[in-house]
Amino acid sequence: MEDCIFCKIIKGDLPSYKIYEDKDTFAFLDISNDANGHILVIPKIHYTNVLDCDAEVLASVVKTIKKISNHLVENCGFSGVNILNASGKDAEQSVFHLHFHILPRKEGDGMKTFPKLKQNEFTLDEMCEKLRIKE
Ligand code: DGP
Repeated sequence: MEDCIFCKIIKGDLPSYKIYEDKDTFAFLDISNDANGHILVIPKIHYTNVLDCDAEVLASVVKTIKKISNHLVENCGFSGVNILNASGKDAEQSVFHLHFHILPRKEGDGMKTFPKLKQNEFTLDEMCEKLRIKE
């Protein structure tokens, strides 16, 4: 897609710190240079987010996430990862090419990646009735 920063990175029209690449996916350091190695994993085909992404392409992205996550833990001194995705403006997505964030973690790193959210006004029974996929 012409105006997309991440498509430009894949094409090599913009520089990036590449961590991994295969036929379908590309992974590179997030420009924020935070979290002691914040990595973004993207599909080479442009999709906006999880909502419009082809399921097989999404599966290839997940495969790359797993490969990198295992590498971080087995070879780079980390003991866990957080994997984050924003799909949609109201979900705080800011770049509209599907991407997953990998945040490498280790004991005592002091990072808090799960915010404390306000209590839901509905009970679990009510929420389940609202959200369950009915066959
Ligand atoms: P999100 O808010 O989930 O859409 O995350 C977008 C991320 O993309 C954000 O953490 C910063 C990163 N980012 C934005 N522009 C660039 C860029 O030009 N290069 C790289 N490497 N990362 C970028």
